[in-house]
Amino acid sequence: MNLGNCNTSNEAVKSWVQEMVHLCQPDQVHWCDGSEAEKQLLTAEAVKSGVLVELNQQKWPGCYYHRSNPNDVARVEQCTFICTPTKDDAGLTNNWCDPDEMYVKLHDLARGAMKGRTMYVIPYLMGPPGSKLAKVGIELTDSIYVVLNMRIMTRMGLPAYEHLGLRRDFNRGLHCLLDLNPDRRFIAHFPKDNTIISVGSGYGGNVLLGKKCLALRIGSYLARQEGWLAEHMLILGVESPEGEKTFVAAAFPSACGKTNFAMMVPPKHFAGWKVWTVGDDIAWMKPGADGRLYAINPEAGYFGVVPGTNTKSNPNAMHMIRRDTIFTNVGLTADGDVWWEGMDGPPPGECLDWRGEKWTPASKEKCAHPNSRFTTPMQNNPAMAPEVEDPNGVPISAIIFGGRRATTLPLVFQAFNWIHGVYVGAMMGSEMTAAAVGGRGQVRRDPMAMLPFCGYNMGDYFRHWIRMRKHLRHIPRIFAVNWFRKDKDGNFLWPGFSDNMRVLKWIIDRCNGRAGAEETPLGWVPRAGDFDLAGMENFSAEQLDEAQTISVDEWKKEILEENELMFHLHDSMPKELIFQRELLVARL
Ligand code: GTP
Ligand code: SPV
Ligand code: MN
Repeated sequence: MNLGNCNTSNEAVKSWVQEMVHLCQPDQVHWCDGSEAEKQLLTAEAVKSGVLVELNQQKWPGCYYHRSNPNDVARVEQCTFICTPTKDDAGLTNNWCDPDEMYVKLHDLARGAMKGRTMYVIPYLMGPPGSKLAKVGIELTDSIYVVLNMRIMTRMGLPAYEHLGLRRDFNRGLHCLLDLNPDRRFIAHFPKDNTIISVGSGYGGNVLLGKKCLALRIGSYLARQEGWLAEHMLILGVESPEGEKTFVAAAFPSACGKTNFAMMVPPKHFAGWKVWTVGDDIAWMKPGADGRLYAINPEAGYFGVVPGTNTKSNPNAMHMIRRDTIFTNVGLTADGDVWWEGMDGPPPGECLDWRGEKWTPASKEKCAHPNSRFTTPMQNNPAMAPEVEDPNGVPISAIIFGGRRATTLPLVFQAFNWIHGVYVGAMMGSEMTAAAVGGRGQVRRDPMAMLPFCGYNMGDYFRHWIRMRKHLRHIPRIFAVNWFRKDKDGNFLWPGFSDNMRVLKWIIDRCNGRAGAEETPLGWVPRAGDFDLAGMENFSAEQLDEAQTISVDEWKKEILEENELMFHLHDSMPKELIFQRELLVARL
């Protein structure tokens, strides 16, 4: 079979591609180089074949539009597998399948699957070039959409080959679209082999294999072996008017506010303060020689939730998606404009919705799918932190765990210490969102926002977190937040978005020993005088109190709901966390 114009001298890469070409039998093999010329060529091809629609280039320079299959619009957790040698290695929070069995099943599906099609070979680097934490993957795919998205989301092409050299330790990722039949949709991970096979989907986290599959599921597995953390966290830097920069990492479940928080613009009252984005979804963190925890963002772009994005909620995002962006599953007007719920200005009189059906403001259906996304290079973000390219990463002073909770969880509190913080993160509950298929709105335990992304046994993952403490001399402080608490009429109690700066300010002041707090059964909470509400319209100290209420009855119920996870992990739950639960019960 013709391997095409192969652009690497790495024999391990070549022989694996050869093997997969033999399996999938594409008509052609295209070795991606990540160049601008290649981007133009592939974009033109994608427009010609209808995979992309060119948007109005005056209004949206370099922007294109894509619709995925209506049955294929989010991650599919029920079809996601961790194929470790034993079921116990994957743990009860993951779907498991024997690796040999899964290889046979998926190789059968992939056999001949690229006949009449092109196989694209995508070399990509996760992390800044030269970083000890950076990792190389090769993704083979028959989707031109995947190539164009991976080009934005990763450092694709030469930097990957340069980082890899002649080594063999790259992630092997195979992706076949097949016929997009949900019955033949599998996202399978083989952590021991550093291998991923994804078939039957063309959407987001299922197929951009550098993201959730490598950076989190395989990443977390490698991280435990190698002594670091792979987390579903944004990374941001807060700069004070005096120029002091404090870096923070925050884990919120999917569609619970990471992108918005990571590029927040502080309210007027915080003149001179600036928030810098290092990453909006994934953090790889490792203790440095100085005993601090250093974080890199392995990604190079953002795959962000579109609905709700406007110049008020996220002005930086509105600015950055104005060019070089791929929009997936939003509304499309006849003159090449896009629309989504929560965009600035009035809706168009008529357009096509995310399915391609006629939509008007009177329609009952949503115009944009709730999990519609933009893919945009991080260089477009006016708030991008220059440190994002630093191979050493940024030192983390605070770790924040968040949930989407209409009740129970207060706006903010600080954990008493590292182990207590690990317990708070481990027991975090959150309402399920449109980012994954099924269960929307139901509260479930989502430990560290990693339930769908941990590549091994969750109990061992908690133990790994507890153990990290020993490798740190400057321990990040741990906090919990909830932007989504509601009053009895169903309105959000906290305005959120830019006002989250007030919470962030208290957090960094706590880290730098400058803010007071009151001890409660849950942890340390800001007292009225510790929390800056100045310049807020229509928001009173009483409303803050309501958002901060700790109800013993609600927490009794919460602790019982934690049992679901406790039972699931009964064999592997570290006793330190069981003890933390006893202490919480006693304090309440
Ligand atoms: P993933 O990309 O799926 O990992 O999501 P994410 O965690 O980056 O979430 P994102 O920032 O995209 O926000 C998801 C949704 O939550 C959007 O509809 C936002 O408008 C909404 N949201 C974000 N921050 C806030 C907030 O502070 N308050 C309220 N009420 N909604 C918010
Ligand atoms: C998430 O679901 O957490 C995302 C989107 O960030 S996806 O890439 O589809 O996983
Ligand atoms: Mn995410």
